[in-house]
Amino acid sequence: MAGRRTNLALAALLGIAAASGVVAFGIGTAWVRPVLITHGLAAVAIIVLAPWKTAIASRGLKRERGGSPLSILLAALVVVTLISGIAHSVFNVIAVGPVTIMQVHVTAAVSAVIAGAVHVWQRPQRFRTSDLSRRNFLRVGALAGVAAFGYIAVEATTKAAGLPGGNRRFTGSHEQGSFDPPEMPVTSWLNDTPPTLGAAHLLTVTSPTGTGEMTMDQLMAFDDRVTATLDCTGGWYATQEWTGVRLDRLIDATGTSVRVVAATGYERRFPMADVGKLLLATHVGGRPLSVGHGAPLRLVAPGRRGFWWVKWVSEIVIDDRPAWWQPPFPLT
Ligand code: HEM
Ligand SMILES: Nc1nc2c(c(=O)[nH]1)N[C@H]1C(S)=C(S)[C@@H](COP(=O)(O)O)O[C@H]1N2
Ligand SMILES: [Mo]
Repeated sequence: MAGRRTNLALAALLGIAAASGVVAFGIGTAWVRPVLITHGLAAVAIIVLAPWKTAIASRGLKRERGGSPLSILLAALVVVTLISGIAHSVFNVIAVGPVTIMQVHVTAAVSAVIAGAVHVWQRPQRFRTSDLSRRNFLRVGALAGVAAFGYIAVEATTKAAGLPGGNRRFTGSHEQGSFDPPEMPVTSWLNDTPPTLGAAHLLTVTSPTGTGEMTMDQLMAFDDRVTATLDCTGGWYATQEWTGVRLDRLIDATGTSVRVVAATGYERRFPMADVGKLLLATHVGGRPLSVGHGAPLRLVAPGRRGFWWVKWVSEIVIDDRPAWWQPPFPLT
């Protein structure tokens, strides 16, 4: 029956969209590109199947066998996810009222995955080995082809019409305030509020061989520079020239990983092999950091998404835990 096939395809597409979205969130290097293209293709394929699903759904709603409110909620969540995704990617809509469009997108998507799991559990669709027929492979191929056509059409129209989405980075982010730090947004991962740390701020360095402290004057004696792009999962990026001290200059102990800890408690752990690329910045664009951007000391982590760029750094800790010994995304 055609309904069963459509339902199975939609369940798979929702899973593919969610998985590729989460992966895209975690990655700041160019190989995220194919992941995001997969994300867009899955989204277009969901839209392509919408007419079939509407027919299945209206049949089901007439039968009223329970669970309908949840099914309608699921449909609404998917619609909100699709609209917010396109609003961000194509039109660079930044916020609706107090929430950012990416917060809407991710919250609706995660809720849709949960509602979708319950929905599938209430209405299991058996997968049969006969589904692996040549004819069904052709159907999947046709769906992929139509989705690719739709995706390319959206991208081409976006570029031709000069819409903001024509210039987005390989992460999908839009440029905001490059080489102009005051124009760069001030962002927190969740709810960190900027602490005011005076000139007397100290950096504590802890390793298996002991603990030391460094004053801001000592740190500012260095003049390491890097031009790097801060790319927030909120959907914007900015390239700046950062000045400060490379992390490897402050580390004379051996260990497996380094924790970079903020005065607020926010922290990320990095592999020891990365310390030559990480910079503790005191200045951006030749001027001292503002409090919002992490004064007096913030991490610059080239090639990593914004949530790794710990602001208001007060402590670095070297130890032997593996670098993956932390939640994949910050919890505070
Ligand atoms: C589960 C169902 C999901 C659907 C149906 C969906 C749908 C979409 C759509 C339609 C777009 C615009 C695509 C384009 O124009 O190229 C988009 C963009 C995006 N979505 Fe999702 N999404 C889902 C889940 C997620 C999740 C869970 C995350 C992150 C945790 C995420 C992160 C992103 C990002 C970063 C973009 C921007 C990509 C770009 O600009 O090309 N999505 N999404
Ligand atoms: N201490 C601390 N550092 C943090 C965050 C935070 O919430 N707390 N947010 C991170 C996120 S998600 C981003 S995108 C960047 C934003 O840096 P900006 O405010 O200078 O633009 O800081 C990162 N560093
Ligand atoms: Mo961010």
